[in-house]
Amino acid sequence: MADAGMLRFHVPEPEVRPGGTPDFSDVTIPKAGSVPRPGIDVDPRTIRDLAFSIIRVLNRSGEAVGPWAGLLSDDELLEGLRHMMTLRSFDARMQMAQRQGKTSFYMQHLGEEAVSCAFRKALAPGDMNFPTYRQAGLLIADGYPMVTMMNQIYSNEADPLKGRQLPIMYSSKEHGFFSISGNLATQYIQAVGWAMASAISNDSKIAAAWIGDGSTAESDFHSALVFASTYKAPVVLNVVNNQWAISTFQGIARGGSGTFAARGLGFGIPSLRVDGNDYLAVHAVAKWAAERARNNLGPTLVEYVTYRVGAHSSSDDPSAYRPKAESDAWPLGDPIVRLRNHLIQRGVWSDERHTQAEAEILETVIAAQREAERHGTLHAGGKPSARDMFEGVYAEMPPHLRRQRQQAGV
Ligand SMILES: Cc1ncc(C[n+]2csc(CCOP(=O)(O)OP(=O)(O)O)c2C)c(N)n1
Ligand SMILES: [Mg+2]
Repeated sequence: MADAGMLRFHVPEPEVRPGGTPDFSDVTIPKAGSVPRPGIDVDPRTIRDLAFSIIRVLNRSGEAVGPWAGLLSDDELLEGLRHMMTLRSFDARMQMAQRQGKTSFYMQHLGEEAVSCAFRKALAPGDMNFPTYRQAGLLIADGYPMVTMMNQIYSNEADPLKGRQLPIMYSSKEHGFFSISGNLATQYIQAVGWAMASAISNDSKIAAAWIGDGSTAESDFHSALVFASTYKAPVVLNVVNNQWAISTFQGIARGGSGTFAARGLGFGIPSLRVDGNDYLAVHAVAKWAAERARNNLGPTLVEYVTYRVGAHSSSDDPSAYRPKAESDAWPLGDPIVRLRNHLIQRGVWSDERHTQAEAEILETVIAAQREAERHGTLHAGGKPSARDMFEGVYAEMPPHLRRQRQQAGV
């Protein structure tokens, strides 16, 4: 029907607001094992429907099924479970430390642990992530010391970044974790540029770009896709769709494209959606994308469908913009519970061992916290020197900074 006349401005609205009943009936969940696994050299035009489906391995009974299953051994899966449990425990302690005034700020990963923990295991040494603040699992799963992370969070005398970065904005070249930029979506252009440089210099290392659903609305996301597709940059383009960008629901940044993965199709980039709460599926898809990059087949865009169970940050209160029980209604479940059930089903884990592991992990996290607190917290103990402000930027300090440092007497 024609509807000419007075124009109406369209603003997408979430289905439910606080006080309403959570409703995810519009999220279509394909059966585990039902999405095919193409060869890595597939013609992108033939797999466009993968941008509208969800690759899943773990079914409702905890079995691993279908063509994306079978890549990980029992030991690797047990290790993955431990990484996710460690990240969850670390988050809980640091969130509490923020409430106790030991740090000014914290951001949790609750519900999204599988994404960064499983992805890390698909990379090789030397590969480089350009992460946002919600991928600390990349460090945990690569064995980066928790105490060093805590020193950074506390901005204490042992903080490797010397108090210059917001808490949780880690950096470790050795662990393939590029310094986090608070300016979201910059990760995309930087990762694509780094990947192009790796190809130009005939190196073998690949890059991984990270972005949240909301931040895909930034122009950096789109310009990075142009460069990645034109130059077939060896990069994995990760979009973590956790349904929310602080108080803005994902429908705003997604607009009319149907899914975030579909954004890649206009660039001719193979684009897949994966169950972000399924450790096995995340790992299998990440591995597929990394192999494409490593074999000069170019970029892959991966949308992880997940849910941010916790608040956006320690400064946020989600009850102001979404129903309280919305996370319970999320149809893809909890990543730790799902991997635990799978391992029990495989006969290599049990509820008792799980409870015991939880206690052991908590003890390890508390021990790391004690050690970090010996070096100081936000308002107590050792701090980086004011002199550090002047170091590490210029190879040769310009005269005006030298003067300022003298004036400050440091
Ligand atoms: C360029 C830019 N714009 C705005 C902000 C403020 N900001 C910080 S987090 C955030 C929400 C991001 O949401 P999303 O991309 O979905 O990531 P999530 O927090 O859900 O992981 C915003 C708007 C920012 N850091 N950078
Ligand atoms: Mg988000």
